[in-house]
Amino acid sequence: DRSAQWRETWQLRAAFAARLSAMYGREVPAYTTLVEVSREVNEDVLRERGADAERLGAIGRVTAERHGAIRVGTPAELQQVGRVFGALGMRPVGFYDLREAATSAVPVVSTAFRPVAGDELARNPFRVFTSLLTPADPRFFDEDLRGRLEGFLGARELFPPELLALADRAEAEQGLGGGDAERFLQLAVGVFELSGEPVDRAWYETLERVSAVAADIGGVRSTHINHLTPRVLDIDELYRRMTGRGIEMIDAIQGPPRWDGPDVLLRQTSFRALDEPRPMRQPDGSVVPGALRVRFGEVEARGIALTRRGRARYDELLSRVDATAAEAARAATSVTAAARADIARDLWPTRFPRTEHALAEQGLAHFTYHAVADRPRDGRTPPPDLPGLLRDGWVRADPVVYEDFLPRSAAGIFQSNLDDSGTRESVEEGSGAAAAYDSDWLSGAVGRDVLDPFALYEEQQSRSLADVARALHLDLP
Ligand code: OOG
Ligand code: NI
Repeated sequence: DRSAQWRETWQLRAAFAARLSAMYGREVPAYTTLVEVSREVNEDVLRERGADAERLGAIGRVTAERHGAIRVGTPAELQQVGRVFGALGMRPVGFYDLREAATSAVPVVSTAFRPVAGDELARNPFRVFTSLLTPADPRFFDEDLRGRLEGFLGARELFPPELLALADRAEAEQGLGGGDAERFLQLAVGVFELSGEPVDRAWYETLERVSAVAADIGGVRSTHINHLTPRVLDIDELYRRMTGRGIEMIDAIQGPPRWDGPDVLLRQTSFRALDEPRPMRQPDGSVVPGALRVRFGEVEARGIALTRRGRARYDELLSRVDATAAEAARAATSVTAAARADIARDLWPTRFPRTEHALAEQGLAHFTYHAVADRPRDGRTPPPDLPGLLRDGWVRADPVVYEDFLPRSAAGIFQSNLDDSGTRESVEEGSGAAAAYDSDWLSGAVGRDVLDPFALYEEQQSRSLADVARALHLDLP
């Protein structure tokens, strides 16, 4: 019954994110430090920049904003993940192939579950980067290992049936009553806790020789959240403060450089978690204390969503930074992360304009457009084109925040938190099943359409333009 105890989809999502955060803070104390420092930085930025600090999201949203990451082994498991997140109003968006990264190939393909509608994102934008192991990729697994791995994965149960039944009901009814909501949240958070069950050392190490990520996914009978990422308004300042507290960060901030133009897409950085005690089962059956390093901390700053055109420029800039850094490395012994950041900062203005206005005008980034209600009446009629409407103050453009991930940054985050990169054999292009994992395949695996992020941003922008046209009685192209 829809009594006062009823929890709507977004309330379930917000409660789940908050409980996951509390759980992760208990399990990984450095995460709590990260959240504290992020909050301090956000308060300082808000004080210094005022309303401008909230241009890409109200402070309430930003403070509560998190993304998590999980990894599963089979399409059946992924489909169950889809049901649990479906109950929370989160849909699979984007396809990321982490197997292709030049320096840091990982045997997974990924998507991100997140809310899609603007009002849902504003209420709570919780998202989870979700990776699926690719045992059929012969570059990582031979036939024998693939068979053993699929046998192991097929025999485990990650999601209890009671959880899945509650999830299905929550999705169908768009919420749950008090007692059911409580039970659902408890079970859902429980799935992502680190298990205390002994790890079969020989099996774990067999997979670890291929890839630490393969071992993390397929070496144990459970799953876990492997990081939970707060959002910060000044990631360079956050990086300095964390380093100042003695937490060793990876050597770079991934994504676009800091520069004096608008923040676009996503900038991320991370630190390695410490060893965590895990009981190990030895080949003779005895259980001894052991330790694994599988979880870490990450933080991110979000910028404006780019159009396909803007994104092409971003990808091109990354290649140019690579090429310039490679050239510099030929002259010196190596190129530090700081030198690479300088290269990026110098190159950025060659392809990106320094104002939001120019980003919009050149069709490089997404904005929503709004008729200005209190424009002074000066007897004029609105001009029939968007640039004119913006220039004369009839219409305001608000940047659309980037809600997704970046494959190259993700590969960097995976890699920087692995002990070693394992063995990946190079096989000739076009051979084997490697090519079969694509976005359509993933939609089939999850049993839900994997949505195209660009299409979502475009829709949001066009809807806002249609509203403007209606409000001003115009026929906008
Ligand atoms: C996911 C790594 C990717 C991000 O923020 O790009 C990611 C993982 O380690 O499972 O979370
Ligand atoms: Ni992440």
